[in-house]
Amino acid sequence: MVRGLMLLAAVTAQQIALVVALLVALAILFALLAQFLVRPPAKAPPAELPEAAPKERLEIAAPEVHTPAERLAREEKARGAVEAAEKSLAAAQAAGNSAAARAEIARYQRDLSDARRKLEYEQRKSQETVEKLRRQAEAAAREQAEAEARAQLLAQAEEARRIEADRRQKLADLETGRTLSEGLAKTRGGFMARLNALLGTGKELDEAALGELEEILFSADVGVRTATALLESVRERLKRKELSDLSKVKAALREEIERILSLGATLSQAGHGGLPELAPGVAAPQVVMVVGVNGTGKTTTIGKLAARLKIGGRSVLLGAGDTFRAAAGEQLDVWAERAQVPMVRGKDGSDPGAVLFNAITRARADGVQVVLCDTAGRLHTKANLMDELKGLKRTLGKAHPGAPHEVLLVVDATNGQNAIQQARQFHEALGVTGFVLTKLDGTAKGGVIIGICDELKIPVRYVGVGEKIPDLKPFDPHEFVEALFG
Ligand SMILES: Nc1nc2c(ncn2[C@@H]2O[C@H](COP(=O)(O)OP(=O)(O)OP(=O)(O)O)[C@@H](O)[C@H]2O)c(=O)[nH]1
Ligand SMILES: [Mg+2]
Repeated sequence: MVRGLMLLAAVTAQQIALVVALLVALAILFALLAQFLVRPPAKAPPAELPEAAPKERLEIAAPEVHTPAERLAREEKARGAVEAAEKSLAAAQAAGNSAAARAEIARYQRDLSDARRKLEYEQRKSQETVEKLRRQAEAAAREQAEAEARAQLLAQAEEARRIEADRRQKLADLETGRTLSEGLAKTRGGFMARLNALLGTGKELDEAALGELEEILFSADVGVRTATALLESVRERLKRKELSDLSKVKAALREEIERILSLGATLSQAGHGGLPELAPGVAAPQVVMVVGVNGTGKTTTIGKLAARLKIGGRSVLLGAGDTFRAAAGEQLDVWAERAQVPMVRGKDGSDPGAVLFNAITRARADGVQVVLCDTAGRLHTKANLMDELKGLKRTLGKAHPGAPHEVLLVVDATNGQNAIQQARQFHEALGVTGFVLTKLDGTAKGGVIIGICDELKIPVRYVGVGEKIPDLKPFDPHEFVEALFG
């Protein structure tokens, strides 16, 4: 029985094992069949699959402020993430079509899309940063340009103020050099002292007094004609009972002298004193020809005048038309330097006409306003030299139509009545338009100015009362008479 039972158990265990084995075999067979029947066999995914793309999510919610370098780094990192995601996806796609591979592909596609959005975000942020920096740089550049322009304007205004103050100071200096009164001290001490002594007495005006007056006037270098005319006017007034005593004679003489001196001045375009400006419509440069006897002060006057005109705001050029006297060019050069104006000169002994022609041509080219032409001194009695001067004047007209606009005759007051003679002859030859009476400071013969004005009716433009720049004074008849009668 036991044996029977054991046999039965063995048979049953064998059958169970057989059934189980059969079932397992069937399951395997079924699974294999299912694989072959449903889809082609899949390759196992390669072990060397790249790492999955980073899972970082967008940070749009909390924008951070980054430096440009940080921005670039972030953008670069995002780009790297996109590339990595692309590689992962490509590898997954190459891996086959198993369910696992598809799952991988889907995951990498999501990663790639995230990485791309992140890259776009970073690129946009970088672009915004670039824009912001560009705007900041533009604003800074604009501010700097404005600040520079403001500073430049301020500097220009400051420079203009400085130049104007300097000019005013120099003009003031011109006026405060030696005064006209100081310059006329010797003349006042000469015939004027005698006149004042006679007329200041308040004595009765008798024949003896009149005789003395006549004698003083004839010795006053005013010239016979003018002395006679002055005496005549006194006698006239006496007849009309306008003059009772000698003090009234003094007032009458003073009035008469101012009238004579003003006559010349009123004939000038400029009115009293100084070089008149060109009339409207007349083309610059204004050409001034300076003439006179040797040593009267032509070159010195040109130098002083150049400085005065320059300070007054006019541009000036000097023409060294004295090629005759050795060192005349150097002398003018020193003045050009002192007055800070350009100069045109030629070789010693060269043709003065050519030099002055060049000077005017250059002034025209450079837009210079005034050309002061020096000439060699000459005696008014030397006909050939005066003819040469006439030729020179014509040359100036060829260089510039209408030139010379001014013929300035420089007369030395120390020459006394001879100056009147000089003036007459220079005027005849050239048509003098104005006088400069120099060296009034060194002579008692200042009365000559009255004679010149009376005889020639030509304005005195300037008087010289010394060798320095401020010593050239624009002529003002009233001021002159004041200083003379002191
Ligand atoms: N005291 C005084 N001296 C003057 C005045 N004007 C000129 N001089 C002097 O007179 C001298 C002659 O002056 P220049 O300017 O050389 O005379 P210039 O007419 O050019 O002479 P040339 O060219 O030789 O004909 C110089 O020593 C001047 O300094 C003045 O108003 N007063
Ligand atoms: Mg000279």
